[in-house]
Amino acid sequence: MGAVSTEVLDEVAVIRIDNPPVNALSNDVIAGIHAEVARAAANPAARAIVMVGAGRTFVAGADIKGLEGMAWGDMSGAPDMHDTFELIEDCPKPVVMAMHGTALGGGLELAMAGHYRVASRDARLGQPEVNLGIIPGAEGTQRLPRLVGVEKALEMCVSGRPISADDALHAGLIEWIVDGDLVAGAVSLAREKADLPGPPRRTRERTDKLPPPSALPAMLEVGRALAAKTKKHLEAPRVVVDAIAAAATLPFDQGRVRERELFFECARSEQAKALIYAFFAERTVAKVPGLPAEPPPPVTSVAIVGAGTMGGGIAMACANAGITVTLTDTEQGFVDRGLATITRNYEASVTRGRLTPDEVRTRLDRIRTQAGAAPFDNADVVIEAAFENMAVKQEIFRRFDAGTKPGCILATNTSTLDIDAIASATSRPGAVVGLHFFSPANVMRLVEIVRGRDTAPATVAAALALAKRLGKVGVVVGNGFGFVGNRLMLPYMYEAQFLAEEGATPQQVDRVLTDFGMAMGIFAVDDMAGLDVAWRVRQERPPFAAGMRQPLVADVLCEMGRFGQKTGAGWYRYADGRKAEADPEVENLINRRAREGGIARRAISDAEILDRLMLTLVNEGARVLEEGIALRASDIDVIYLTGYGFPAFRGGPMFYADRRGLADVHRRVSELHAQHGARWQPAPLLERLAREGSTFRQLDAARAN
Ligand code: 3H9
Repeated sequence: MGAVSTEVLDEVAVIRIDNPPVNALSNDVIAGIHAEVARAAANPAARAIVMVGAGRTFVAGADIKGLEGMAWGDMSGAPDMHDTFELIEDCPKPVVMAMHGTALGGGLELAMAGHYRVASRDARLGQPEVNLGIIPGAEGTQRLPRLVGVEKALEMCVSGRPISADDALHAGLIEWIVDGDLVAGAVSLAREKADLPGPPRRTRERTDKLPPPSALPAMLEVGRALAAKTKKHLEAPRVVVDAIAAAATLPFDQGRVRERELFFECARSEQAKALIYAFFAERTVAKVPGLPAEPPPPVTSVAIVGAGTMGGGIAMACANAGITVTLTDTEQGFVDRGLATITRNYEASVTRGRLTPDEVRTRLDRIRTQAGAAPFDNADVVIEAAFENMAVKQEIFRRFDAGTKPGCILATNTSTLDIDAIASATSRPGAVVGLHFFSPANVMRLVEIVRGRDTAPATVAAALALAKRLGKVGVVVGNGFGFVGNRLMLPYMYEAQFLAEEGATPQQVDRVLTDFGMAMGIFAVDDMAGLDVAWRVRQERPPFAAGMRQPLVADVLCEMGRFGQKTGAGWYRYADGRKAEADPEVENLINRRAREGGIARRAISDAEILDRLMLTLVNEGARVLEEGIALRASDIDVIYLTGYGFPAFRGGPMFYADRRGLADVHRRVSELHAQHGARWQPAPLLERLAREGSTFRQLDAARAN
């Protein structure tokens, strides 16, 4: 049996799409749907048709593998659903689409070609194409406004956010929410509709929800403003507004041709290449060679030691995912303060309308607190989130070792310390793993899963499963200083400081970075994280070897007590708490320190700033890859996309380098090496790939095979 099959139930042909894991519409699946609809239309035993998805979902979209091929110029997998959708819509028997799980992209477009739609209560429906740098390309921009109106269609297509079944019912996208058996409900609706006289109504002929010409410009303006505000650097959200405008101004057949033109323009763009790459890169991180095939046991209970910012954030992440948490600290006061912060954060979510008071209560009920030496015997995972000090951590791990049940995962949230040294305090180093959450841990998606020398594959698998359960992206990394994220971030931060010493201002550097698409500039990030964090690291370990250039300003700012936002001043000053303002005092200080250090000041171009910052990341990334601290170049990219505010439409630092061309990157790094000395020594891997005319992407692909 192929991916699409039919069974007749109560005189209704039930067509089932079965293409695990998410029933994506590959060309074979589309051909299968076409054949089954044609058969059902001709089958005298069927008065109506129902279409459903097998397994956990309806159809989650066109096959993104085919779209990836298109983005890179291979049109062999380019989906074309027009003939099939026309066949469905022209079918004289009513076609009811029955959706559960997700109906996304091409999946929702397929559903809209049917005459009626029903959904289970937990279904999510949407056109998320803009998140892949494209627009709906199977008539979604033409049918959606005809079903829900231009304003709602704009909101859905520009934001890319799926809507709930309730919302879909309210908007007119579905006829009915089925609370019981979805197929039975859809079959009974289909039989009812088959009794109606005349052919079923075709959505493409509807105009009742389309606005009068005079109202359209204002609606489109709102759509464009939403695109500019929420997806500032992205092209597809702007383009999708034009496609929806075509729905409201042209007959369906001309509108769909316009949509197709715009779809192809987007599908071949740099942004689509990067965003589709990022989609698959994020899903590749979990594919770690050598892990056991069987899924790890589920986690129901977590104990966290350390009720500070990190411990509290991790506790919230666990509680949000339905896991029971015991949050402990040495003193009652610390525990109380931690819980108060958690409660305040949840209350803020209620104020913002993200959670209901009931939801907050349920989550808070999952968090228990305890001061002193709490028992860990119930915990499936224990997480140490204490002060960044080896002796403190080893002491906690000794308690973990003595007090946890066999099979418990012993995790540390260290961001700088050696996992092997921590593991050496236990009798079971195979169970020890780093879970490096990023602050705020209840919000940030990245978790670096740090594998020590003895960490068992089953422990890594359990950590990956836990990250997924928490809704996070777990990336397995090696046990080296700064792991991957901070290892790249520190030289990037110091390069920014060197640029400031040579004549750029912190504002100029940060503007270049945010214009490039970074969520924040690096000076603003440093101020937010606290300048004392890197200061402490510097005291343990100078950023560059003796004899190399050292940053001249950051230590002085710390000595002045300028730790960033929390002290109202750092690289910037913060007159009203959070808004960064340029500070002449800092500029004078930078000037003075540069003069004393014999650094010639000059005007620095934006292009030089961008080159030096991005290529620092790339060169260090190549080293990390070569040392095996990162498994793949795409893992480094995912770390930067999910933990460091790197713009997804550029794919990540390594993908950025690939697109620029590694020969050019290597040439420029060599130039900077000649100008600035040892810290710019080209990484051997970069040198080799440039020489071979290869890319990081090709290297990843070769290693995967
Ligand atoms: C589109 O439809 C364009 C149209 O307008 C037509 C134009 C002509 N294709 O995320 P998960 C794989 S654009 C191929 O871990 P979850 C995924 O790679 C598309 N593969 O699961 C992974 O594979 P693996 C519009 C897909 O439960 C596996 O499924 N649709 C696709 O956390 C599980 O994925 C979207 O943008 C696909 N469409 O989340 C939806 N989708 O196991 C994209 C998933 O080998 N998908 N895979 O690593 C999603 O948002 C999530 O996957 C979903 C499930 C919410 C569905």
